Amino acid sequence: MTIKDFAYDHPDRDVAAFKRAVANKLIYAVGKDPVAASQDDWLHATALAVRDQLVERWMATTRANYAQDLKRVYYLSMEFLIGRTFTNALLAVDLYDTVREALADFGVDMAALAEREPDAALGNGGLGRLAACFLDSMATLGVPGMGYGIRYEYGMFRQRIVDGQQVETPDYWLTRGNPWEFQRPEVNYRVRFGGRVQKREGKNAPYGAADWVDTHDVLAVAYDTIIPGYGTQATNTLRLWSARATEEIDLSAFNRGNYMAAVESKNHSENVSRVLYPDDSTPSGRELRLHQEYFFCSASVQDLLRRYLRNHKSFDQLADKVSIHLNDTHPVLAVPELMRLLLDEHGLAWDTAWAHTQKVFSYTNHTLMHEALETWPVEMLGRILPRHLQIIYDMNAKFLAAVTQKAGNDVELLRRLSLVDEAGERRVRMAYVAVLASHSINGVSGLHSELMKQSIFADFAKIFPERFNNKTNGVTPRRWLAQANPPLASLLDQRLGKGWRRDLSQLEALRPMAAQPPFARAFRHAKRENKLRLANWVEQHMGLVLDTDAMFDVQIKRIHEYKRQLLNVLHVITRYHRILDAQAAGGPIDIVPRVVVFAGKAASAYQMAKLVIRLINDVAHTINNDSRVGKLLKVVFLPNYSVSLAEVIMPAADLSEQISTAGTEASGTGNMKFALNGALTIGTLDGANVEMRDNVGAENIFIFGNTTPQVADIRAHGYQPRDIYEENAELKRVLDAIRDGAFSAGEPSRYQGIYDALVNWGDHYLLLADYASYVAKQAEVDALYRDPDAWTHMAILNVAGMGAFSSDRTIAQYAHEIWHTRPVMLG
Ligand code: B1N
Repeated sequence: MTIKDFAYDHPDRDVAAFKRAVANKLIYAVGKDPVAASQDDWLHATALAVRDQLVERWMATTRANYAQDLKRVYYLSMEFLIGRTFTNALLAVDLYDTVREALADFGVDMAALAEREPDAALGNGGLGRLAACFLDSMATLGVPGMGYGIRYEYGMFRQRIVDGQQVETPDYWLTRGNPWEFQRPEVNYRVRFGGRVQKREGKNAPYGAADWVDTHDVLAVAYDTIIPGYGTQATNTLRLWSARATEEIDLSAFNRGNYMAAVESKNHSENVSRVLYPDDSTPSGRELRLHQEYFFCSASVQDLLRRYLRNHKSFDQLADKVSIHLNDTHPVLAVPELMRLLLDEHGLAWDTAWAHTQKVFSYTNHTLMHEALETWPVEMLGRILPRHLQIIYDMNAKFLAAVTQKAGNDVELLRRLSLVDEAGERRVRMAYVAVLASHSINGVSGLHSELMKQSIFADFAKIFPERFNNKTNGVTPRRWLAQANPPLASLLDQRLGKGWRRDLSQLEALRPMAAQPPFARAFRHAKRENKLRLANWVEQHMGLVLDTDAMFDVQIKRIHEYKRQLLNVLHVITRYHRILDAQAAGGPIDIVPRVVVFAGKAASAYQMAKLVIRLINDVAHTINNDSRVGKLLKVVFLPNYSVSLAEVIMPAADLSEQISTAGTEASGTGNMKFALNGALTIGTLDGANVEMRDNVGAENIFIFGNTTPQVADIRAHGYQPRDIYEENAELKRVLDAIRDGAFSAGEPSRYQGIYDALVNWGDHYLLLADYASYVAKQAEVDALYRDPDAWTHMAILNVAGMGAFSSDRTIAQYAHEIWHTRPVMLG
């Protein structure tokens, strides 16, 4: 039987049929009379009706995957920053206009509904959003795969700005239910913690196997979300795990006397999937985090092994049918977990199990920053996962023995290569576990992948050079152009046809159009519409009126010292001073008006990042209220940066700020989204900026600052930021103003710490070293903005050069070069 035999009437592109479908959902699934239905009820009903359209494709894809016995990719990630699903799903199945008309017939405004959907913010920033773009591309390319992660009840915290400061509030995104997910109570696995390990005795016990006993257990329950491919029948699944207390815990402990205790222990177990850690590019190192990591790794590996064993009798073909990808080190416990299951549950010998493991795993590194590398204290691992610690020790012993055999007893080398850092409190280096267990280790931009081999993995790159490779990041053109930027998308459709959505290299065809005045006019018109949309948002939400003729100069991303929002602030204050000077001199003020936009969250414990947010808001307050400045300069900090807010801001930007210290930003993906939407980039030669320059041409991007080798050189020769401060009068004036309370009159010493960090405490990210070059480059940006035709010409060439930065290209490379998968064939 086929699925179509059972499928009900296809509303397909039929407005009347879709109206019936929505009304049915509203009445029978949501249980609301249409006359009493709220906006949220309509949204829920419509989402359910749209989801029905995905389900048939989903089942057909799943059947085809089984029938073709295709190799599957399991993408393990602690974070999936999905954002909203509604519009994305409508565009994927080409129902956007049908649904809009159907709802309009009910007097319901679809755009208003879409705005009510909460973001699924199950991630922090670039790493989590990359995982979401990858799911979209895997489905679109028909790569048989599945995302595995955690169904956090509380996603990324909501950020409010109170008196200029960040205040975090919980993001309970599931309040109104989630129409996109299917709960699978029958798909559940026991995940064990604690206890102790017993050596398995008896003559039938395989060598090395052990029993893990006296554990306290948590159940992982599956929730599935359909990931539709664009313009294809193919779909994939995102399977997220939610923690439930095991029955034993609540029921056996349950009696009149300890009812409260039983409930508390239930709560305790279920805390595992309660909340996302809000740390970006830094590990939290907390015990609950370790529980989370193991929780989802164990459930995922158990699940994928069960799926494999459904149509395979032995593990011989495991590596031909299964690929497990580690999104950074957060899921590395999947390695000892697979080993444990193969050894202890399925009785494989160590060497066989290890051979399978090494063929199955691949790993992506996303950061080189020393403090960002995950390590777990041996004491903690041994207490929470004693069997896994043993397995890691065994891996280490065998590896170091093999090294010794080849290279002799080089104690220094062995110390550096060991999976266990023995200096101080003994800790397991999770990145080393990933490298040892994976057949492929990749970085996320050309520069980052090179630096990775020279720095954190230098010793491993000498031993396993064939494992190391690069896969430059990308972004999905469906969400980041088609969905986020309707004015530009429809212009591209008119001139290029619709094919760019699935083949972004078609943007190349814009090159000859860059010089055609009618096209340039239309392009500029689209940008203008997007700027108006953002200006409306700002006026509605913040009561601030923006001049849409001014250059929209935008830096939106996590707040982090290495990303150097503070350097941007130094430039803003420089402009402010120049305006005041010109004003005082009485002459005409010849300055390009700018609106400088910031948005981004700071990790809740990251004090310096929070102070930077406060400074931005204080500077904004001072400048925006200074009547001498008027329209020449406005500064805005948009609260609660999120995927859906990014969809409004990116298309409206004229200038994209990508100004991290060279060598620190592994790739960046916001940089790509901006350029794809027709912004010009001012940036350092860091991360993927380097490849963007190569693709758009050095003459079409504003590159400034010290390069990675120069940064190393400056540091090696004893960097003296104070000398730069003393020598550059304009810079000194800016820093003195910050220090002396020019932006914090009520508390003049508020920013002493920022001043000290830059001038007295070593300026670790070299802001002062790059200041002059940055400010000079900004003058070039101004000069170009004065010539709208030249600006537009360059912006069009940037869009034309973005073909390579589709996540479809990235995923095709992962599929061919790492996973070795073939796409599913659908009838
Ligand atoms: O991953 C992105 C890159 O484009 C960015 O350059 C990079 O900074 C980002 C621990 C991280 N690296 N490391 C993290 C996130 C959460 C966490 O708990 C580390 N995020 C990145 C995609 O490749």
